[in-house]
Amino acid sequence: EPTLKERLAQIIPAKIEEVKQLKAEHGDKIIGTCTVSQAYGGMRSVKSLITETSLLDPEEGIRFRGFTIPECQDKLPKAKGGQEPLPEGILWLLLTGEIPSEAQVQQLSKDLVKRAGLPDFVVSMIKNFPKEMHPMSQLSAAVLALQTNSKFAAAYQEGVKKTQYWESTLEDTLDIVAKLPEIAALIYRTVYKDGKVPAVDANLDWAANFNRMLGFNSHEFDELMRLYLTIHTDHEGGNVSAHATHLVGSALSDPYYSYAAGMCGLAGPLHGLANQEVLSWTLDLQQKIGNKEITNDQLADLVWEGLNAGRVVPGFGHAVLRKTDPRYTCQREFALKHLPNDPLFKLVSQIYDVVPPVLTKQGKTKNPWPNVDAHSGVLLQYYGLKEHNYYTVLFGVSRAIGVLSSLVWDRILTLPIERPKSITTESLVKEFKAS
Ligand code: FAM
Repeated sequence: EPTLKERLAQIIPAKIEEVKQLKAEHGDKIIGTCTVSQAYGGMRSVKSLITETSLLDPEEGIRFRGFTIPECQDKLPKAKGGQEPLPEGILWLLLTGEIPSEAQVQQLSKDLVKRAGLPDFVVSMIKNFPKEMHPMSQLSAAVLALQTNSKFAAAYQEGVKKTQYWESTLEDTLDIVAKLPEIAALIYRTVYKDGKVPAVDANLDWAANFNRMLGFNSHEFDELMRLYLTIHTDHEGGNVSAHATHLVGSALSDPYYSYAAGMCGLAGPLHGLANQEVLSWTLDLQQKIGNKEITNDQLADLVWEGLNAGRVVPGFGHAVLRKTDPRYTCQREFALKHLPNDPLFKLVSQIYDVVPPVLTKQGKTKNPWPNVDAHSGVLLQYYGLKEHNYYTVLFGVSRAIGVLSSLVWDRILTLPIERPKSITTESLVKEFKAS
């Protein structure tokens, strides 16, 4: 069985040829336009970005290299005795476009174990962060400190050929993915527990190792963590964390700089931070309700209170999706299977009944349905990971798999520095006055 790097090397020539052909035959074809409103409106649905790893359909949701979440759950290799996909499998899929064999996933798990481990100065740096420093700031800072390890940066200094950029980018990608569980666990254990993190276990898969390092040792939580870390990997290229990673990497900043930039974007409340906002919002609701049954109308009144105070309902809406996020649905199915009677899950289900009609009535959002963040926290709470100020770090550990796989493909296709043309309001006013 070829290793991941060997398989990629076999796939690359045909892919490069396909892009060459496409540009030769259709290079001058228009694929999208941009209106004044779109320029001021965050470039919604402006097609101008190439991202090979996944594609998001507004109605159907995400396809990872063409596969839906249920298809990934069905086809990707699982842990012994497990039902959920191993994140190592989606790393292989996003990089190669192929579903890996059990043996290939096991080999990748072993390779990640070999690449684990942190320099002492990074460990002591994390241990010295103030406890009130946000876990996402700690994550980005730790990754930037690790940049001293970058094999791409070293290769570039030595004058590596452009056609080989992808190799050291892949090395850095695998190193970062391998080291993130320990970085993330060290942040968690230092801020919330005793600061101790067990060494990586060569007999465990990536997600189970991450759970042991966090201090959790439950087969069911391992299964949730495998699902969680699989579904949060990628969501095509235009979301803030994917786009920021791609943009910074286009200047040939190495994967450490690029991923750290992406994580600074993920820390935004309208993006990844929403997953912790949802939990504090839901727990507030539970507080207000006084942990007893509440009618849908009473719940709707509480939702209106937030909206009328000018706050968004976290976990609902999406810039592209126009239906319930399939990443919500698969988490809901996991909850129905494993924790159907959990009170917080019941409240989340009731919120799913109540919020979309309220948002529809308010008439502002283009998508009243829940996104991935509306369901992730209730599962983590159930298994004992209750510190919701930490949740976006889990999102970030998973997102590394998607944004760095995509960065490898940016280098494979030798994409140039990304530099769209900006314009001023003054230039627009002048242009339209003249016309
Ligand atoms: N609650 C209240 N208002 C909302 C809303 C929500 N959940 N979602 C959108 N709106 C408002 C939005 O603020 C805007 O109002 P203004 O004109 O006053 O600015 C209006 O509806 C039109 O917005 P849109 O076009 O429907 O959404 P956008 O494409 O501008 O923004 C989101 C998309 C995700 C930023 C937006 O839906 C939102 O703020 N959701 C709540 C935060 C959240 O859950 N983010 C996580 C998204 C998730 F996919 C992720 O990245 N992890």
